[in-house]
Amino acid sequence: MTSSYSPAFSDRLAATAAAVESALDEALSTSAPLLAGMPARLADAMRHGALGGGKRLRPFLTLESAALFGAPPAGAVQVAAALECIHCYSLIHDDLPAMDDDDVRRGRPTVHKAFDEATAILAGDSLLTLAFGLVASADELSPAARLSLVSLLSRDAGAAGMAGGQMLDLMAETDTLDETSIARMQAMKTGALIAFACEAGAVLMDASQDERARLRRFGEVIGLAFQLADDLLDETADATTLGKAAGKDRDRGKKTLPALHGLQWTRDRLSDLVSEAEELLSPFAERGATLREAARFIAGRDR
Ligand code: GRG
Repeated sequence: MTSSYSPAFSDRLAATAAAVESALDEALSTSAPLLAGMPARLADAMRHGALGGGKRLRPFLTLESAALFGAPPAGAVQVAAALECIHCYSLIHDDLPAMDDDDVRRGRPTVHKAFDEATAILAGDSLLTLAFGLVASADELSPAARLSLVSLLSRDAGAAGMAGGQMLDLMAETDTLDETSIARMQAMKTGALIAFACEAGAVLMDASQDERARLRRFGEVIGLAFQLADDLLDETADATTLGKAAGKDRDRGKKTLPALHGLQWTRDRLSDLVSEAEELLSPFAERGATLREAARFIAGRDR
């Protein structure tokens, strides 16, 4: 498995990050229609949690999945920004003392450190709710697509998806999970939002049910790879590279697949997942090249 990427891929990733940053900056401004009149302190905390950092991988997956079906309309960036709002909310809440208790995120103080705990909770809540408003008001998309996206996002971010996975993760601190339970927890905690990212690209382009299902499966496979790579980095990388604490899972004796099976097993499994993801894109031929590279990027990432 290679971990070097074409200049075209790096350029596209950087261009998406810039487009999403700008959409978020606009969506989180005090004059944004959905936020008019919000308290300045809450606006500052939301901006601290959402702007100026992050790989913006989930938005990238949405926009590149959409691009398989033609040129994405302007509303696609709004959906991608909405998804990033949910991701940022999850990081803000995950960093709280009641959850993972982290002081540093994306190389900067976490929101509860820069502000306070109550403000961080409200900033997370506000990013989560804003996301649904952004999807609903993405005017360039068909009403049917917007409705499907709201419903899918509700499921994938909520108790049957990311939040439910986080619950299972918290319970794992006292219950010992077997391999199947670890896989289920991870598929929900990190996998659901990544699967949404990919399926959303097909939905917003009004693609067929078959195409939606294929993109969903692709997202599930790279979601698994994302989590395995994250667990591997927790074991092997340092905090400066990661921009957050490293080695936390190991220190807490938390069961991860690398902890159960070792580093070589993890690297082999990552390689198999990349092959499976690439295979799922075969009907798209050359149009799938960027997403194939994204799968390799996710499995081989170093931060
Ligand atoms: C609090 C409801 C709730 C859910 C939290 C996603 C999550 C669930 C917690 C994050 C904990 C964590 C570090 C999980 C590992 C995978 C992950 C989401 C890493 C961070 O995502 P990246 O690498 O981060 O895409 P950037 O900063 O690039 O956006």
